[in-house]
Amino acid sequence: MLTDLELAQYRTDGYVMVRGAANPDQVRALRAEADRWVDESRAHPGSYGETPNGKTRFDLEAGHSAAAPRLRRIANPVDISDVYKDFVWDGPVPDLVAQLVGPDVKFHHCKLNIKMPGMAAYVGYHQDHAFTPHTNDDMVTALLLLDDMSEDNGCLMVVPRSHRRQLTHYEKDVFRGVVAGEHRAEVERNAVPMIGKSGDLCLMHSWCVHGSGENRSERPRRMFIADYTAADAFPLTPSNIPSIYSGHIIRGKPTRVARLVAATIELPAPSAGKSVFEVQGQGTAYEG
Ligand SMILES: O=C(O)CCC(=O)C(=O)O
Repeated sequence: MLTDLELAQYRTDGYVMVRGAANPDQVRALRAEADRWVDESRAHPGSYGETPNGKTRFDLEAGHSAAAPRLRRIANPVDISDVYKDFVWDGPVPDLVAQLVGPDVKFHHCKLNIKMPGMAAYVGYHQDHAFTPHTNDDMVTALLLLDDMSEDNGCLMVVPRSHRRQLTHYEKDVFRGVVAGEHRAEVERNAVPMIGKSGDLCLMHSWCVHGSGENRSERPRRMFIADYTAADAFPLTPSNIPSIYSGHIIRGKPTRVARLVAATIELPAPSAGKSVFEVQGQGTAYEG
């Protein structure tokens, strides 16, 4: 359960760190699957696998090879792994999310982001809601640290109180997937590092500006990210990362009534086949 203090921090700052949310056995099981996927990626010259919208499931960074695998993203591991599915449904997260948007909680999508030593992947500052606009913003991104994280291995960076603003992610009429240049210096100045241990969990509002730098250490940095919404938040655009479980109710009851909050929201451009890393202009290894 979130304490009153944690609830207050989420409301005020747009995020809260929950220490030791997942137990070591859960983290070990999630990491073992990640190790297996990294090993499996050695057999592929480029991004591979398929998601329900025809995107590649396993996203490989440019420079990937069998000897030095650079698997940076697995889209919706819940679709292919009971360990991840059980964690998303029956782990500690849904009850915490229900405290924030509940009692009726719906699954949107999830992904595993991997930055191994030597990889170049970073995540440019952005707001998740700009990628996944909904009828209301009772939406929580839950980010579970699978490794200890600090700035040297590219921990998550968040901008406190940024969830009260909606920033454009377009430049020159192109959806760039990052906050526009005019906001970047301010965002970088105000971002704070989410330093933590494996098993810690960051719960973040979908408008909270966040990003992360490269892994410049000799330690892995793996983070599992799952997006949950209130049951009455309905997507305004098709998901860029659909899961076979998208829209499934995880806690409470489904509804056919959409709750609309007044807002003007810039819609993302469809980014067929592309991961956030590609949308942000980072090099990708292609099969064939
Ligand atoms: O991996 C990270 O540091 C942040 C991930 C993120 O924001 C994303 O993948 O959209």
